Amino acid sequence: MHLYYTVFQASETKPNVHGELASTSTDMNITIGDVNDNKPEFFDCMAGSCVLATSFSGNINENAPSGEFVKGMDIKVEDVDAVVAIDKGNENLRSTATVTIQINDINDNYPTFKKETYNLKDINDNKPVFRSAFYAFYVKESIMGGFVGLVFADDADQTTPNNRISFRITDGSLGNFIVTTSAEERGSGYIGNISVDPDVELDYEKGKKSYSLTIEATDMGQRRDFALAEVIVLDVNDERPVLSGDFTLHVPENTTNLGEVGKIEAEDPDSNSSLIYELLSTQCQCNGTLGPCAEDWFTVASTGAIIVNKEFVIDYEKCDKVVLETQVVDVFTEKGDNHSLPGK
Ligand SMILES: [Ca+2]
Ligand SMILES: [Ca+2]
Ligand SMILES: [Ca+2]
Ligand SMILES: [Ca+2]
Repeated sequence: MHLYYTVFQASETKPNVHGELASTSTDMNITIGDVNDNKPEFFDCMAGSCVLATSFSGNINENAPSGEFVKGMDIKVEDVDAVVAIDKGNENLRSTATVTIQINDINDNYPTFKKETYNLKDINDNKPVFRSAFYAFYVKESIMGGFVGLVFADDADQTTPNNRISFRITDGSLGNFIVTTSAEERGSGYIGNISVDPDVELDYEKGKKSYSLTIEATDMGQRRDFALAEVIVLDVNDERPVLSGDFTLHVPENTTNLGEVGKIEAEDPDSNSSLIYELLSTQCQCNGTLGPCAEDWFTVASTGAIIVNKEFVIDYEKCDKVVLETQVVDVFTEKGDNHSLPGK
């Protein structure tokens, strides 16, 4: 509010009867009232000098206590959005300044572990591995489809089909062996069951006595491992004995003390044969005719020895030829005919 002092004077323009210019004066006090026509302003004051400002910025650490002053700003932090200045005129005028406060992070929190669940997908990165690189098996000859042996392999992959194994024989079988695959009932491995082909009869005497099989274990991704299986063929007494052939003996007559006059020979291909000889029949050629004998002049021992029968006297005039039909028997025979074809 401002006060003004003014003196007003009124004077006549023509002299009065006294020849004077009459005048009078009065004081006047004038009061000029303020109207609210200016809004408040913000000033940013640094080092004693202030400039008009509409925004402020400052830094403060996190967790600062309420009421702490922000460095560089003479503005108390009560509202981070804006600071509003309002005058108190009849018609309030206002001004707004933007306040930006940067909160500084301080290292006041311990690291913590989070529980995480990962679903890992198995990939086929392991090959099958045989539990042994070499196997030795024994199989009897002449048994079609006979069991030979088992091989084992594992695949470290954790899911099927990545750990599924199949076996095959890649070399050495010569068409005689097959392998079938099965999963272990106890354990995670796989079994290769090797057997003689059901259509094949191994022959110890005529065929190979051992086979070197290369066994391959493959997973579904064609990762593989190899093992060697040595198959030894065992002899079975399955071969019939064979007489050496027909032959002729010359024996003098008129004696009862000749004993063994000859021996029947035979062979058996099996390694564990035991041969005995048998006389099947005897025929005598008497007076030019071959027929039954009246007397048994000869006997055949189980050893194959042909022995003169002391009960009789050989008489050339009665009969000049005796035909002995014999055979040999292998008493150890396990399979097939146990006796030879007849011989004379
Ligand atoms: Ca695998
Ligand atoms: Ca044989
Ligand atoms: Ca044999
Ligand atoms: Ca035999």
